[in-house]
Amino acid sequence: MWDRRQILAGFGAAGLATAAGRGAFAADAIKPGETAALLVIDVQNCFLPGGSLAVKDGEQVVPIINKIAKAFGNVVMTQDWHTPAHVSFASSHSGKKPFEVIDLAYGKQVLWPDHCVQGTEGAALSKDLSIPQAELIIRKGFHNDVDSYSAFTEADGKTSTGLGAYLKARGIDRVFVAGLATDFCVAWTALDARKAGLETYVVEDACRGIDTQGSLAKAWADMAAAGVKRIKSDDIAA
Ligand code: VGL
Ligand code: ZN
Repeated sequence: MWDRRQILAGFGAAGLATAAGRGAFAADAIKPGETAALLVIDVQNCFLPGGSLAVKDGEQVVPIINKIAKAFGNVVMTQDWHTPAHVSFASSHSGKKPFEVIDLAYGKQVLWPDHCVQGTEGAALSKDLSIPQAELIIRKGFHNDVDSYSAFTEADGKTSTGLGAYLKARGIDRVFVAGLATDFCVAWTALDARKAGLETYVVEDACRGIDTQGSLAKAWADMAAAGVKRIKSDDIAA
């Protein structure tokens, strides 16, 4: 590795300023540490190119997530895992189309194309993920009548996935969230992490959004208001 003097000599002051601004130096890089976990949200075939609910440029998060994962001793992944006629599918409601919004007992529900059906290839995690140390996969959205964007709590606002208790039992007090999609499963997970009292970071360039009806801007505003810290992958110490 280069030391500081070599970098100074090689790049000059302008290069140094740019690198420091991105957190390349130990002084301002974030070190996850032993009580941190990376939460890799829904990097599944349905949300990737060719998938039934493909997120634009979704595949670009995979190498970034693989890279930052090396800095974490704790990695948890999630898998959206729906029943074949799940309540969140437009096809389960006659006359409704994907991206329409309906009222359910627990509140507003965006209707989606069929996606991430249990046991299908579309629900499988991307084969390009390379995070052998990942210790837990949380499946969510498996109750037919309740959606679950969040990795912590289903959309009814009360049914727990068990993730909060798991992290607490493991002594984890800060989480870094990455994956798909920024404005749904990433944002809801980050907001619930704050509710659970966790220091919470969202790694912006390790996420991509769906952005329907202003959802992406709203998600970032809600996350900022809740004290979620918005960072880039370069801010994390390698
Ligand atoms: C997601 C919509 C429906 C997500 C899951 O992973 O963000 N979005 N199901
Ligand atoms: Zn879903």
